[in-house]
Amino acid sequence: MPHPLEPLTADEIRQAAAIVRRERGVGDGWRFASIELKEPSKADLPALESGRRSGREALVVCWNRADGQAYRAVVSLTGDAVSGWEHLPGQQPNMTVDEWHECDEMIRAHPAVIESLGRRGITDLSRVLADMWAYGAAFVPERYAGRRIGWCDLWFRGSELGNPYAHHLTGLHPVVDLNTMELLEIEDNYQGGADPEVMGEYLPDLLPMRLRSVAPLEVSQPEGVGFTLDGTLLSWQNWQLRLGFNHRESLVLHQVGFQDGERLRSVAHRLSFAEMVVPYRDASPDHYRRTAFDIGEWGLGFMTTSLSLGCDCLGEITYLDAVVHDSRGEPVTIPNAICIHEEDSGVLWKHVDERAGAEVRRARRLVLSFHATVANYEYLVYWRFYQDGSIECEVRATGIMVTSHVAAPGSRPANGTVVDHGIYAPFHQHFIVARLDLDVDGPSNTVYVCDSRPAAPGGDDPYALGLTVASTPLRTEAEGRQDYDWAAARSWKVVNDNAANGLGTAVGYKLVPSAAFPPLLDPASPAFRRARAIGHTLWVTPYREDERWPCGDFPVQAACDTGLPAWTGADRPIENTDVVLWYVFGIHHITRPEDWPVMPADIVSFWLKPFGFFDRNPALDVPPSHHH
Ligand SMILES: [Cu+2]
Repeated sequence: MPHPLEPLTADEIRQAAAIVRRERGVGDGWRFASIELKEPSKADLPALESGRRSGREALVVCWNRADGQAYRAVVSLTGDAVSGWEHLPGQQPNMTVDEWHECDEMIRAHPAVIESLGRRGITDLSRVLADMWAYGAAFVPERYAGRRIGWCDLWFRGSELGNPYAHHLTGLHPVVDLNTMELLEIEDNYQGGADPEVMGEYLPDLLPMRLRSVAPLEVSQPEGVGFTLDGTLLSWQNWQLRLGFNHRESLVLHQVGFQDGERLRSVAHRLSFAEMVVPYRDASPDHYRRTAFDIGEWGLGFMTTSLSLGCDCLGEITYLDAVVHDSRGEPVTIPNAICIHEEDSGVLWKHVDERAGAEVRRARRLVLSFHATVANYEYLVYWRFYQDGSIECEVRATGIMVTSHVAAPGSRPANGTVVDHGIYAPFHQHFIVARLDLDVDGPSNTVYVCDSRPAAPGGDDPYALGLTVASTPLRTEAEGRQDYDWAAARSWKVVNDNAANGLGTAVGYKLVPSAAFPPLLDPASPAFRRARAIGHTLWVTPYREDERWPCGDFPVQAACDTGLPAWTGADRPIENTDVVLWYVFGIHHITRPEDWPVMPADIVSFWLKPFGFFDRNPALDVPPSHHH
């Protein structure tokens, strides 16, 4: 029997699709948007884990291309039946990889597109790429309201293997009905003029310079790795957790616990990325529609790419495959989707005493990672576990920026940076919403906002040296809407007021807020209304099984955010209960010339650190390293 949180296998995906086809008449004219494990609720999990109950369920979203109507099914794999069937009027399910490819092929073969390209002197269609984007409702032309619409950029490679995103066909944007896969119209603002002379290549054979020399650097663990993997259960240096995966979040970490002496203590029930919002901040005709939801529209799981040893990951690597599916409901395996390995992490702790000499411990960390390629961009995600009880979540953004031609030769755009001769990369932001279902020593937790405050001069502190920390419990969802406050060095603590450490204080984990930045969007703007979740650094909600997506279940062509802002409108109590934290962080990307033609990884991270979870440094028992 698989563990109840193990992702669907290829056979289970096939079975779920077959049941829906058989019982609900889902035929050839339909697409499957998503097929995933319906994760058991927290309440049901213990009975399923112990075997007292059984049952595997799948959650399936599909739609009929003929009438555009979408449905969400709960499928009992154990019972071989559809147990729930919900009509989703007015909703557009996530985009599918098949639509992206079919759209690219249709566009490149369309006579009207070929004519437009011909006027620009482009006749080799094999070097053209039609990159389809999803819309927000506010930008879909009125005449197409209610239809499933994509709009495209067209790009042209300088050579057969040249950078597909180096030569933008500025002003040329096909608009497509994705259900009928017909070209509705072409925006073509071509005024004449040649393609700018850019050096947009990154393959060694296409570079104008020679490669520098780099000495070999190898990492070896001659006695093997320090972790054990039993199915999806991973154990390392007192940490224990279970690995999950789905089409939308990609890697999910379940049941994260720390072995503290005889006790396996819970830290988190579930950690994942639930949304990514990428508004481009340039109103020009080429860029105003770019408000991407890389998780809600495209899915980090669908976009997860295979990793290769020695390049993506260095050292003794263990890989796990992942299984997603295509829009016909057929399973698709991503080999080497998840990487597990240990890394040296510099000094863990050290002191030099004149008698005892130097006492040093080296730190190591367990890294769980995946890479997602969302068209031109790559997101590299690293969850890192440390010996001192800390968890670090790092994101690296790399890949190729969207660019277009400057308005006139020599002009400098206000909303972007010129990155090569005659082209600029518009400013944009990558907001990531991490869904952190912490269970610190059990589910009943309270989040405290911790503000540092300086003392006022006078009284018994004439030098005004005192610093106090005001810890205020967040009691309702309205109070749980939190913004970073630099003046107070603000942080948040997730505390279990029902469990004390050996010092008599309540145990907790601190969310160390880094990489947070304000949305800088007008609250009335369509981009913000569709993604109001990015309006705060932190949201806190009571755990609900069906509250998963902070910008709504179906952000494709959505007009407003039906996730966090809607749920928290009820202002439910969040004190001493099972809380979920939604942390908004990411990259405020003021584009640089150095980000072109391929961007050196931009690195951001946040930390979860034990705060009174242990009675002292939990890494005192780490042994010294061997001297050489
Ligand atoms: Cu960026």
